[in-house]
Amino acid sequence: MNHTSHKHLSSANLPQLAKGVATPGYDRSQVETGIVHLGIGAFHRAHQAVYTDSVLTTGDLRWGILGASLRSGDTRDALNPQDGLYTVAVRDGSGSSFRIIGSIQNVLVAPESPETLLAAMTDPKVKIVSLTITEKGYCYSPASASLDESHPDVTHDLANPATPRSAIGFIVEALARRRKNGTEPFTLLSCDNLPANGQTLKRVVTRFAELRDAELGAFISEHVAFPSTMVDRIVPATTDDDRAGVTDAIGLADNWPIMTEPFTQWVVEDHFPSGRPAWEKAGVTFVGDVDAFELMKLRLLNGSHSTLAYLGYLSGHETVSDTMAGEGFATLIERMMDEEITPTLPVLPDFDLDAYKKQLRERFRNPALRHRTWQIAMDGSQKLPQRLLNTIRVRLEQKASFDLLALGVAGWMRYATGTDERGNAIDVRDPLAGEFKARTAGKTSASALLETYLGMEQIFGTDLPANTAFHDAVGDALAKLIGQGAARTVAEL
Ligand code: NAI
Ligand code: CS2
Repeated sequence: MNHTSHKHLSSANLPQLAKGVATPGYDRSQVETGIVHLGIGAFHRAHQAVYTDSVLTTGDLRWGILGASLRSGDTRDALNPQDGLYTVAVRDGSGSSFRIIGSIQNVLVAPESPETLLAAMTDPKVKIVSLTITEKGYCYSPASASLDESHPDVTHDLANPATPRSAIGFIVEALARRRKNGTEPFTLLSCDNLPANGQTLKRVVTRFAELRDAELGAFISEHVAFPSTMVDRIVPATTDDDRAGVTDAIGLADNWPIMTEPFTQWVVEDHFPSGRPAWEKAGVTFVGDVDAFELMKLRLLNGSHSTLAYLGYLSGHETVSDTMAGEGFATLIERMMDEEITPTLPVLPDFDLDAYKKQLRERFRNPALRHRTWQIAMDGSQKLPQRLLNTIRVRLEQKASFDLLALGVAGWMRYATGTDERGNAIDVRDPLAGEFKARTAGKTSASALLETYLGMEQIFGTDLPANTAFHDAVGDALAKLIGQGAARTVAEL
């Protein structure tokens, strides 16, 4: 993986780092594993692992992280040869800073050895199992947020409990073993962009456990903690140019540095019966109920992000910052935030919402982060409900306008056809991509496409397709996109 003449990032080579690069301020050889993280992707490494690295620096060495991929070996192949070390490169218009993170001790690849991961999750010293497995990793129906019992991973894991494939399967088997051994359960900490992510995780885990063994399901429901969290830091996928740039900047070759922004926020319900790192010392906010923070973030940031992704991609913009510079887009997002999303949010006392929204739009404009519209467009079927559809449901209850939100939904429909405005194929990544293709084959009119998508109950439920105002608003927007394209439609707003 080392494509440069530089020596490799490793514990032994840390003294050869360029000046000004921050390094772990603790003895990594003394760190114990207290956390297992499922889904060892870019976001975890820019967010939770950084907060935990800061706690380790305070001297509490119980909280090392064992990372696990339930899919591929790419992160393991990148990090383990460099002793789990990696660079977090924080970038914005004023420049870059670099910090080597040491909180991840090792990375496992679950499909290679499910037993190794299960043994780690059963270790009494592991007090927290956290997750960033993407929305689709929860094996749930997006509209109902309940377990999809027909999901192939669910049916496999119910039949093969000792060799699971899904995060849920691993979690339930590990909890069953801990219960049998008389070991207290770990706390489950979802760090994915889901509504009420802790409750959603509890719902799918408990249901899966019940299907295995009613008593186990009852035990988990009563004795296992699932605090919800609001997580926020923009973390684009790392490119080869990023790798080369970071390697040159720090003076050692890093197989997989992480690129992110200065802004970071983590709001967590403080419910950890088996203990937790003192994350508050690293700037984490602990609350009794995270709902208001989560709705604000999922609707204002992520709803805007998905709207920019679909309409931006269709307009020919590669990144979010490029899209924000496109004619009419900044106004679209400001109006959507102010006129249609803000009235659906609970009021957070003593919180400057206007400043928060202004900061969001500045974050979207960050010229140093190349956050691709194509990346954000992924898994739209899993994201639309919490980002746009639930907001529209509130606007319908308020008997208020939602034309801009409807345009975001129509943008997704147009994108999901898999053909762009120049007739080129779109690489649509989505668990339901095959179903989109099959259902929309040969359909080109707005009305035909609208009916086809609204027929997908797992995304739109049954209420929205039956609602005339929703049907007409999305249909009108989709007709404009098909008739005159996304760029002109946005510019004319
Ligand atoms: P990534 O692509 O770097 O990592 C995704 C991780 O999820 C990988 O480890 C992958 O193996 C795992 N995964 C994918 N499908 C899975 C499945 N079906 N079962 C189990 N594991 C699965 O993506 P990244 O950037 O780390 O984002 C992951 C999640 O983190 C997002 O889906 C979102 O929920 C949350 N997040 C991401 C932010 C970002 O800006 N990237 C910011 C805030 C939250
Ligand atoms: C993005 C999010 O890829 C996406 O869906 O909208 O990952 C976004 O970058 C984060 O939620 C920001 O906190």
